[in-house]
Order: sequence, then C-alpha cells, then structure tokens
Amino acid sequence: MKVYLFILVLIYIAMAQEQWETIYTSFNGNNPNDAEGWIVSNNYQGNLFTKCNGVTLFGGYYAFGKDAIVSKLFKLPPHYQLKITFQFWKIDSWDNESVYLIAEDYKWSQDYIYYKEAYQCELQIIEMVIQWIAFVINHNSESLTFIMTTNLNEQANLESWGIRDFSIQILRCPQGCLYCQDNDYNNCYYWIGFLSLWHESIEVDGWIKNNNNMQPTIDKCVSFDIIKLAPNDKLEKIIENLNAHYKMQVQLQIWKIDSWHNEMFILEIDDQIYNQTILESTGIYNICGSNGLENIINIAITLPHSLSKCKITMRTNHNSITTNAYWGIRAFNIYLAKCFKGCDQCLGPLKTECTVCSSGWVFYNNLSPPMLFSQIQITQIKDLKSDERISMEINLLEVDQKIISQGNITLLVNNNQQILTIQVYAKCIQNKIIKSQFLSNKLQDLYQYQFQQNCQGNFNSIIYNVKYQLRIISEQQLIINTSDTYCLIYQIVEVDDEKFSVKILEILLEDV
Ligand SMILES: [Ca+2]
Ligand SMILES: [Ca+2]
Ligand SMILES: [Ca+2]
Repeated sequence: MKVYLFILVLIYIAMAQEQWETIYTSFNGNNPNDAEGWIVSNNYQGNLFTKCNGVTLFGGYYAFGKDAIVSKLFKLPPHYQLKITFQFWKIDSWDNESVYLIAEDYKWSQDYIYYKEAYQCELQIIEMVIQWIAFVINHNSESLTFIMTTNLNEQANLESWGIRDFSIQILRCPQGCLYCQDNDYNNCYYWIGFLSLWHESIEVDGWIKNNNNMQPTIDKCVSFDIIKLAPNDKLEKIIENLNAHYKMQVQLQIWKIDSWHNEMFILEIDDQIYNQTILESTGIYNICGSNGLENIINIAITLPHSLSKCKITMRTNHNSITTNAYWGIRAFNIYLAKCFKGCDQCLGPLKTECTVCSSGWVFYNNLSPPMLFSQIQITQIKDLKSDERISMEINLLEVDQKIISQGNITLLVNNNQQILTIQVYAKCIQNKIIKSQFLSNKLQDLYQYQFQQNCQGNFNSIIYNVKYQLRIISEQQLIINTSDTYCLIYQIVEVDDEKFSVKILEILLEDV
C-alpha cells in the first residue's frame, strides 16, 4: 500500500511540473481597462469595443477594419513555452481576405470569405465566423511582441474583426532558474542574467555603429522600439566585467524590414561567427517601413565561454539590388552559466569543476590552498646570532612580521603583494635530522614536497625560504604552531561558508 501511494505522489509531481500557468487574461467581460497596454491604430472612428450577439468584443463591427493594427508588448517571468488562446471574430463581407497574427517568429494567418450566417451586431444583422485560436510556441525571452492585423480593403462598417477571451499561459522555469529551455532544474540553475537590453526601450550606451562613434538610430515598427540599421551596417560593443562563467547564451531579435535579396545577418562573438541568417524578400505582412514584407527572427546561441569580456558584433552584407530595406534589433540578452560560488574559473557549475578559486577558497574535493607555494630555497648556515633566536623563528618577509614566541598563535596577514615569503630559521642540533614538507597545488592536483637535511659540521641553522603565491591580494589568516622541535603553519580557507585549516608548511626536528 505504501509503495502504491508513493507512485501516485510521483505521478502527481510530474504532472504538476507541466502545468500551464495563466499569466494574462483580457477581453472576457466588458471591462474597458482590458485594453490597457494594447496599442491600436487605424481603428474606425477611434472605436475600441463593440457589442455583438450580446458580448463585448475588442474591436469588431465599426471598430477594426481596413489598416487596423493592434499590438502589445508582454513582459514575462522565466518560462520555456507559452500558449496564446483567444476567440477570433471575422465579421461581415470579407472577400477572400486574411487575418495575420505575428507573435515574433510564430505567424498565423487565415483567409475568410462571406458566409450567410447572421448575428446581431450593434442593431445590425451581420454575417460572422467565430473561431477559437490557440497556439503553443517555444519561447524563453523575457518579453513577447504580439501583433494582429488584416489585409481588408474596406472600412469597418463593411468588413471588420474583433477578439475576446484572450489569454497567455506559460510553462514556468523550475523554481530557482532565471532562464531555462526545459523544466529540468539541473539544466538551468546555473544561468544568471548578465545583460538585458532593448525589450521596452532602447539604450545604446557603448554600442558603436560602423567603427566610429556614431550612435545607432532608434525607430519603431508597429508599436515596438528597435535599433534601426541599414544593409552593410555594423553594430558592435565590448562587454566587460562578466561574472566567472563557463558558458554563455546570447539572444536577440532581428526585424527584417522590407525587401532584402538573400543578404546575410551575421552575429559574431569574439570575432567568431556564431549565427548567419538569410534575409529574404518574403515575409508575413507589411507592418512598417515601405511596401516590402516584414519578418521577425529570434536568434539564440549557446557557446562555451569563460573570458571576463566579450565582443559582440552584428552586421549584414548588402546586395546592390536591395534598396529601401533595413534591419532592426531588439530584445538582446546575455545569460552566463556561472561558476560555483567562490570560484574564478571553472569547467562547469559544480564545486568539483572549479579550476581557479577566489581568494580564501579551496577546491572542495582536493583542498587546495589559495596560497600556492611557488619557490623554495633551503640553506644550511653557521648562524652567528643563533643564541639570540628561539628554535624556530619565523619571518614573513613582505609584511615584515616576525614570530619570536613559541606556541599556537593565529595571525592575520595583510599583504599588498602577490607573494608572501615565509622564512623559517630552524636551529639544527648534531645527530638530529630536519624533515620538512610543503603543500603546493598545480590546478586540481595537490603535491607535497618533502625535504630532509642532516645537521652536520659547523652548521647550526637551516633557513627555509618558501615563496607562496597569492591568487588575489586580500587578508590571509594563518595559524602558526611552534616548539623547539616543530614548526607548523596552517592557512584558514573557506568552503561553503565552512572554515578549514590547511597545512601549508611543516618542519620537524627528529632524532636520527
Ligand atoms: Ca467586402
Ligand atoms: Ca474587401
Ligand atoms: Ca514594409
């Protein structure tokens, strides 16, 4: 029985993950506020709502006819699919004319003719077709542009259209994901949104057009702001200060405006071509510019990338027969697949995939101190000042700190250089042997270097000069433990907010 219940719960969770969530509804009653955010142009006599067969339509008879175009920009939470549903009302004497719906690169159109099925609209008996439209698209941008229009050629008292019961539903990204392509948390938790541009308005700071300081022009297509560029134009920016990452996603939307002749849009990242899209003369409908048809193309590129800056170049070539056409850009995003917290370079999102730690951090599996031992010098000397020293005297050269007492002490070292040299004067006694070990790190592998010296002849001291390389200059915390016969130095490092002490130096005086 218990097993049975467990299976039921699992099925329930799997189904719940795929559930559509409604994030926008409009035009299902007669609330005039429902038109908020909708941009309508060329509506007959400025009419927005009409009543037909007892229900209120957005548009309709005497409202949306010849040249009427409606559009809206939707801001969306992180999602990977969306579904748009609405009821379309085709009204009156359409003469094999079409309605067009453009939801970015999703396009729908349908032709209608005049039928003899009558409803009452605004005191008139009028023929109409009522149809449910629903479509699902793969979409993960934070905004959606939605456009509806027709190619009707008579005014809205003779042929018209309207919509009602409009809704947008999404399949939301797993909780904790800011960007995703499916509902698997493991595929998305590491993405961070680094840059989001040109969704609602256009800012062109730092973007350079055609290698000079010319700022690109801002234009509108329907109600949407775009950066307007001509054939052969180039738009470029070096984007700096990227967070530590190993993968990058670049998204943008190209608006092909009017008739091109198979020129190529090219997206380059760090001077490498990542996308080539052919700009054709064809399109869905004439919505802006001159008579040529428009087309909207969403581009999304994922690439391995770990440098702290990237150069984005967008350009097209130009076929001399193309005149009076241009291209627009909007909805530009950069997402970065981030390294694990505290990691400066990585091969993947996991702690174990970190290749360079930030200061104070270590690799989770192979505790590697951020202070890397880089050079060691061991000298036997006859120290004339030997009597003035304790058995193990420590000097931290760059910070000019000297430890001349024995026992266990914690030391904060503020160094402004990338080297810290730990110098240990170890007193050497006849018939004793000095053993030493130092911890070093080469990428992910730890090495222990061991040395052994016999105390002989006139030599009464051994000086260890150990140079450590600091990855990032910051305060280091050391624990130093000395006695007559040993010197131990540990560095305090943090993993996952937990502190570890890592032994970086050990000198032992032992009997032969
Ligand atoms: Ca007609
Ligand atoms: Ca007509
Ligand atoms: Ca056009």
